[in-house]
Amino acid sequence: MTDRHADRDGGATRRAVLQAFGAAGIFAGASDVTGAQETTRGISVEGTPLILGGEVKHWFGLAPSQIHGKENPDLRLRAGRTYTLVWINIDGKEHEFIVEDSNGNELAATESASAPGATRHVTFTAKKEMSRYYCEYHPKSMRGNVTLGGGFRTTGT
Ligand SMILES: [Cu+2]
Repeated sequence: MTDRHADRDGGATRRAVLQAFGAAGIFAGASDVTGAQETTRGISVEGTPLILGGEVKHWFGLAPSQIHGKENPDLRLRAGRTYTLVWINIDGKEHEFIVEDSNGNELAATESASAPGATRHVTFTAKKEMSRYYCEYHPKSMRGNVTLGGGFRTTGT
């Protein structure tokens, strides 16, 4: 995982995301990821949503700020807390987000999407068994770790 390309790629990705969310009309507060109330408009979300960009070379972290600009970011969650993960299709290839345990059992997943700008989301309760996440279609390049512990700091409880 490197941040070296993050600044150059991040701008375009962020613009694409904001355009897509704006077009979909579901995510009016996407630019304010620290404000749970603002970010949850239109989607039933408890706490700060996790937002990734999906492209063949990696999952690209968009929110919260701790993962912004990171490739295949570590998702730090707190067991028992409910999260909504949103991802947006960046490159028009088919992707699908899946969380699994260390034995490869699927614990949460979104639907797949292949249209550029399409978004998918899944709401799940974090479990200590959660170990990794990956893309159904690009499991070698699009994968990262899920770490159960203190979780990301949010403006919620
Ligand atoms: Cu993929």
